[in-house]
Parts: sequence; structure tokens; C-alpha cells
Amino acid sequence: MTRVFSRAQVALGIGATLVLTGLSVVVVGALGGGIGPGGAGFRSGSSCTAPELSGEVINVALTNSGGPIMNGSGGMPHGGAMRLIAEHATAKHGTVSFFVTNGGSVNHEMVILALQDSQIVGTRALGGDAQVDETSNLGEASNTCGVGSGAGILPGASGWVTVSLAPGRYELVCNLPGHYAAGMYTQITIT
Ligand SMILES: [Cu+2]
Repeated sequence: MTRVFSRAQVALGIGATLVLTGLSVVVVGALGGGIGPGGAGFRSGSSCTAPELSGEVINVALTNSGGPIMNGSGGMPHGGAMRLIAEHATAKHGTVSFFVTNGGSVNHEMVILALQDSQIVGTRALGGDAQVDETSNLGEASNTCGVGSGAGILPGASGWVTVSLAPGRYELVCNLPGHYAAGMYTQITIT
């Protein structure tokens, strides 16, 4: 779908992004104060009981700006920034667990994809469904208060997944329609 943005919409988008960035700093600061099993932060406020997770644990926060701006024509989100933030961007190879908390107002998920040598995070091609190709999916957390694949993580809840990762660069994405384009991706490096 081709989207044409007016100057006003672009300005609004930039403004919303700046506001969200400011909020993110506040939110991350607040989350950083929380203590959860296996490490501090990124788990505060989750309605799910955190399980024992094996290997190195990376906490991930999923966010969106919320509000009516999220409900554009056709039900597709536009103009509102969404973020997928990893508590730390590196981990040792081997068993790695992700504890993924949705701090947003709509369902989200986290899918693990490998990055090829020259591939840049955030540049995957979008299909007609506004999703990226995830046939090389190495694992995902999309199950509310549960492990692995499901129907999406509800707002205020968490999902988790444990995988074995070789050294390399990986991209964590939310692949619900439109969410990747709205900014839900981040890079992690496995050493
Ligand atoms: Cu999402």
C-alpha cells in the first residue's frame, strides 16, 4: 500500500516520535528500577508470573504510543511510533532466553531473525501484508503468559522463549502487520 503523507502529518509524526522518545527515557528509567527474577528491569507491571529461564536472559520491552493515532484508515497503525527495546544488546552464544513484556496498548510479539553479513537492521522488505518474511524464524515469544508461539502478547503481559544461538548478529522484530515499519526492531549481537 502506498501511503502519502502531507507535510502536517510528517511534522506530526516527528513530533510524536520526539514525545515518544522522551517518554521512552522516562519509561525505561522507571522499568530499570524494577527487580525481577534473573535480573533487574523490563519486567515491572507484567501481569504474568516470570518462570525460571535457562541461559543468559535478555529482557525485552515492547511499546507503542497508543491513543487514536494508532487507528488509521483500514485499521492499520500509522503515524505512531512503536518500539522493541532489548535491555542489553549482547549475549554469549549458547542458550539464551528472552523475557518479553508488552508495555503498549495493543498486542505485540517478538520474533528472532538472523542478520546476514551486510544486512542492516530495520531494512527488511515488507510484503503486501505489511509484514517481513519470517520463514527463517529462529524462535518467537508471542504467547501471553506463556512460552513460544501464540496469538500475540496482550498489553501488560509477557511471553518468553529459550533458544540456542550461534555467534552472529540477530534482529528481534515484531511482525504483526505494520509494526516493523512503525519501528519494532532491534539488533543483538551474540559473541
Ligand atoms: Cu508490535
